[in-house]
Amino acid sequence: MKFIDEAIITVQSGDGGRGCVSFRREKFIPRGGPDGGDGGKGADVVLRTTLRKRTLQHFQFKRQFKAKNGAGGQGKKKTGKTGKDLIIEIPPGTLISDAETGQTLKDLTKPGETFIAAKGGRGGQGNSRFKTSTHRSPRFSQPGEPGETLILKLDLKLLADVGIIGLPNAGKSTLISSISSANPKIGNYPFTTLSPNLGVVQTPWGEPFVVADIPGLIEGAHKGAGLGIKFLRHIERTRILVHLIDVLSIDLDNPLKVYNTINKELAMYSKGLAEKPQIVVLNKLDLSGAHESANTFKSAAQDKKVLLISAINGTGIDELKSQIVKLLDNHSGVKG
Ligand SMILES: Nc1nc2c(ncn2[C@@H]2O[C@H](COP(=O)(O)OP(=O)(O)OP(=O)(O)O)[C@@H](O)[C@H]2O)c(=O)[nH]1
Ligand SMILES: [Mg+2]
Repeated sequence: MKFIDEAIITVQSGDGGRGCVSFRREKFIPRGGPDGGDGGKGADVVLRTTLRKRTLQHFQFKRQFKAKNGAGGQGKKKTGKTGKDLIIEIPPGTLISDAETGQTLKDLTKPGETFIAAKGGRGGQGNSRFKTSTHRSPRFSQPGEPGETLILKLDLKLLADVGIIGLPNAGKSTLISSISSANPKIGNYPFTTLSPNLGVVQTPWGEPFVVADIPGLIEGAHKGAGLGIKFLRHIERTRILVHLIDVLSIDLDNPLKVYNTINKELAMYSKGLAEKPQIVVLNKLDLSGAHESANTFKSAAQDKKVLLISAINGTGIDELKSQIVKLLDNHSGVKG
């Protein structure tokens, strides 16, 4: 279950700086030798993966990238400054290929990996380099090597940041369709969703994030009950979970029962999944009797933070998005 996000960008590395033609000029040394320094190297264009980026959406607004040229050499054999590399941030999971030939250049999967997409041109040599015993005053230097231009195709195999879990009919598909562009089937019967759905969620707080809606879990799912737990593998690599509960499914005599049932199924699947940070969300707040059930659940859950929403009428959805963004930022391993 991969959702492909793609972009085409043009990258151009910097030209090398020109070598300098210069001669020493000092008091009492009327005819000093050549002392022109080399040009600086042009800057590279480097693609770097970071968890700060989750989609390729930022390339919709900027598609051309030009790195700085190296500076020209100077007298006294001073080498020109090297241009500072241009770093382009991309999300982990981005496959980079040459858009013209289709050839794969690099598959960057982990955060913090880099790929030099276009190498800056070498700086030209200054005239001091061309001095020989027979040619003592060269009046020429080399131009810098030009940078290179490439058209790159980026393909992101989108992985969900957030998994939505819960019993059948909790409203998982309704939630994903209300917060993202995903448009899954919704139905007032269990197991409406038969395969996972992915959606990109836009927020006013920066990077969008990706959510996955998976088929409902029931007690005994790890033994194959209902649709089983095989779909949990699709959310194994998410960073956080939204645990969605239909507020009216809460048993007032045993308010944490459904909540514990799902958590037990997660634990049966893997320790990693059971330990993922969860946001507990009670849905269908618009229905009568919802508040009483919600309060009972909250007091039983004590110190756990519980959010109340209605996926249908939008109550609490902004707060949920902002809590998701906060939790993702805490679990991305990056600051800023
Ligand atoms: N009143 C009310 N009904 C809701 C709300 N959210 C979902 N529903 C209804 O609950 C039913 C189940 O919703 P789905 O989104 O299909 O539930 P699901 O969790 O995806 O279910 P499965 O795919 O079967 O696991 C549908 O009839 C929805 O219209 C809500 O906030 N309020
Ligand atoms: Mg569903």
